[in-house]
Amino acid sequence: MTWDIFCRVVDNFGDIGVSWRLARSLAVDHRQQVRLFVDDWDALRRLLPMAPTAAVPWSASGVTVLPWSQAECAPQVAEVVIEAFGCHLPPAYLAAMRSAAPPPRWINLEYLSAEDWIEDCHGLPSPDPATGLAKFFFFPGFTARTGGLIREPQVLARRDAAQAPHGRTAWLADHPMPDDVLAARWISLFAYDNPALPRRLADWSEGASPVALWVPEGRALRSVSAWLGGAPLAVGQSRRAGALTVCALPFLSMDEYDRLLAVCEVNFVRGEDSFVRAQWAARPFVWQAYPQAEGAHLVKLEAFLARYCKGLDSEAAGALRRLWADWNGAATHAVPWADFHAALPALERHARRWCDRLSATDGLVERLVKSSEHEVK
Ligand code: TRH
Repeated sequence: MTWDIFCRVVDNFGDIGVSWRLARSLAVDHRQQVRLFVDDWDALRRLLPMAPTAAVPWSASGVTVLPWSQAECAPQVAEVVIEAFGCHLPPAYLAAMRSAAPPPRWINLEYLSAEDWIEDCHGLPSPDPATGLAKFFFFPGFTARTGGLIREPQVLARRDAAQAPHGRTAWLADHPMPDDVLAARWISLFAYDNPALPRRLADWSEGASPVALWVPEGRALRSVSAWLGGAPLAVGQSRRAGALTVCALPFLSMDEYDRLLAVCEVNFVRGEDSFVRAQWAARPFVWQAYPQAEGAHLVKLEAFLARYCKGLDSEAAGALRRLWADWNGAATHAVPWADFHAALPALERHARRWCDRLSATDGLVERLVKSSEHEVK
């Protein structure tokens, strides 16, 4: 089938990250013909630095990436059209969809949520008032009655390879840091600005056991660097504060970021895509939900925790819930690292079980292809 995916970048990397991951998997893993229209070429280049500097049609991994303007005059319409996150298709493209026979299958890819109501809305059509065409809602989620999660066929094997005994030595060969970090507890950090960060850094630096904190370039690295004091920490450098060694990484390629999540013992992730990737890494993680007005993100946080904590012993679940509340600005009092630290063995076993359970069903791309094949043919 032919697919057109439309992505407008609101902010950060999640919109383009999810859209690219979907496009790539459709093309590489399912041999579909895919075009990805993007409105923000700079954001695309941040994630895919090999893209040309000028916004011109470009192909990678079997996907044709096009600037948004290419869909604004006399566009050819694909058999399946994906509007990522309700981004509003260009009027000329909508007009072409209306006159296409048969009309394309039009799918609105929604944001991920663990809330129950998405099961009732996933897959439902809604008539578009302007064109009269049906637009289908596709909700990523954690259960069989949702759209699932993007999981490329090779992701778990690549994780296992990264977690093999030589995995960390191999990582250090590619990202050189002082040798003694090998013996530390490895933690990765990707976060929005977070008032709880100084508390965590103080815990690790004052702790009894060494911690290596791996931080890709961006907001979190700037915050950690400010906390350390002195000259800003540059990519490739490390700096020590008590038991804590901060290791500054470049902004990694998506596959290398997956590898970082796999080699660390705890991952701090955020938003949507890194949150899912941490679950494939099958290691304990701490999620910072994308902050939304009126605490809407806390509802999403609780919905996920309610699912995730099932089957976890009450002590470990309590430690996880307290730390996540603190990390998301919802704790009533300061939360020490020690409880979470003590729960790590139980959390590690649980993370593996959770990953195994999620990966026993079709991923999002498989569900999307199967449902679209059924409708288009
Ligand atoms: O960047 P984000 O905060 O994106 C957010 C969310 O998607 C949110 O739901 C949405 O509303 C908002 O954007 C507009 O976090 P997220 O979703 O984890 O996306 C980050 C992407 O960046 C993800 O694909 C992983 C990738 N990444 C790398 O490729 N290399 C890196 O070094 C790092 C740290 C991330």
